[in-house]
Amino acid sequence: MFCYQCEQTAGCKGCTGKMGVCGKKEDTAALQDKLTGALIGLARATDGNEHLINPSATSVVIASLFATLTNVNFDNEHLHKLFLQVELEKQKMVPDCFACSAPCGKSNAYDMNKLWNAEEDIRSLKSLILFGIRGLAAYAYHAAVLGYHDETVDRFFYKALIAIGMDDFGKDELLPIVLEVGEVNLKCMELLDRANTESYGHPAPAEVTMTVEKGPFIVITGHDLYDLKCLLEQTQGKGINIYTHGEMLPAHAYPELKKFPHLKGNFGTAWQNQQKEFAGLPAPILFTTNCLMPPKDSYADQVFTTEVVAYPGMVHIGDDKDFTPVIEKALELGGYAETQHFHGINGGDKLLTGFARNTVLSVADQVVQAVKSGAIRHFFLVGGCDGARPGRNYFTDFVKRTPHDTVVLTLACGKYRFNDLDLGTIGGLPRLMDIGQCNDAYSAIAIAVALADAFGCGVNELPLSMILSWYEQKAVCILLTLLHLGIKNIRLGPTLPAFISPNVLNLLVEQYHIAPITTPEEDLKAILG
Ligand code: SF4
Ligand code: SF3
Repeated sequence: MFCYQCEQTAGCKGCTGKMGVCGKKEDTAALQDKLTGALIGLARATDGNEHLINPSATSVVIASLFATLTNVNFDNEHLHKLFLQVELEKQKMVPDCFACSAPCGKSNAYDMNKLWNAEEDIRSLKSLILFGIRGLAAYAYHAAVLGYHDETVDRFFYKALIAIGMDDFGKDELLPIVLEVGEVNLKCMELLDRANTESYGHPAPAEVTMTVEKGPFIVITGHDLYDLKCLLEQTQGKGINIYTHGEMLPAHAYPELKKFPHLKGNFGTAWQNQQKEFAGLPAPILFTTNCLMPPKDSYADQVFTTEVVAYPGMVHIGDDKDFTPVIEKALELGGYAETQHFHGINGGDKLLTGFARNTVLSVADQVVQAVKSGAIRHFFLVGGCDGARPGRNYFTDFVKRTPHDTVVLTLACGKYRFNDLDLGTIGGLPRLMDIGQCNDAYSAIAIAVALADAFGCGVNELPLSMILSWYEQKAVCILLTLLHLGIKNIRLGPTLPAFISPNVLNLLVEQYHIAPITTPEEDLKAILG
């Protein structure tokens, strides 16, 4: 196998051999490559015939790309079914090709080994496109679940897939498409923001407890708010409490979800601690998206998956969203006999969330005044994914060291490194504000753009620094969106992606001044002077 799409890739170079660091097996990696190659074939069938693009094919494209994202789908059967669906869509799209006695091969599947063995810069640019659209697919998928679609976004998947399969594309052809991933992702994230806020209301600040009450409960993790809503409805009045985990935490801020009194609090910390935290849990866990780690035997029969998440042997909840097996498991396990008080990794016992664009911009005048008066010296956006690498302590240390006259905005699951810290307040506002999931990156961008407008400057001129942590492919498309917006001086960690070749890195450094993180002391000194 060869896979180097995520931050924890072996030796910071690539996973090879029988199994990846994430637990993805060789045959699963091969199937994911086969699925991706088939998607390229499907996309090629539409090349020059864009009218062939249709909603049914697009939804298969989006689900298939999402299924190849890190820590989403480990189930060969599920992946093979997606492959068959892709082939079926192609057959429906170009039936004549299948009946042709002398096929021209235009819509043939692509051999992904050609990509993995391509010249290093071409491989790097095509990888940025592929991993970027895998992230984009996750966001498009969530929006589509709520009935929101965008034709530009949908069509772009085909364009990007065709580009990956073009053997004669060089840097000049590929680089603009890399940046286009960022542009289209911005559109998609705006769509998802609209889908979420129109469906569940605008997030409002919420204090979330880490205490788990006695009695049966269900832990729900991942990013899909619709699954949570269905689960809340189906557990209503059944004496079962619901606790969020990981990226589901910001759900507590949405009025339409918060209104359910049995949505009680948050269990556990970031995804990479799940094997430890789920062992001995007297409750089932429902995975709606990444990040799923191979379940330990001790709790494997308590893991349920839905949507594109799957793991061999785990019960999968289908499109009918009938959560009965999860509910029955919760009643069977019964929960804790006594209320349990849990803590975050720094010892805190509550978490604040819900500082999305509507909330922050409602106090924009107050914020602008505080900056003008010198009460707020600087903003830091410390956001992105968490992961297991020890160097990620940087993000905890960085936040702990930020001076009292600075504000820390955060989003995505990397915040579990510091979201239980009490950093105090500035002018009535908390110094640490959680914007939401990685899916809410649009909110962070909207806040930055609105502040720049208020100050009459560009985002790069704001007293704002971005310290980003990456792990999987959604972080790739968000990073490309920030580059598309012309945002400079991003600090990225804990390591740089293995798929960025030295030449591509030089380009990013020259044009965007991207820098790897160093130490919290040095980076703070460089930023604040
Ligand atoms: Fe390795 Fe990451 Fe690929 Fe898993 S997703 S096989 S850890 S590079
Ligand atoms: Fe996290 Fe997996 Fe990326 Fe949504 S849940 S940010 S890593």
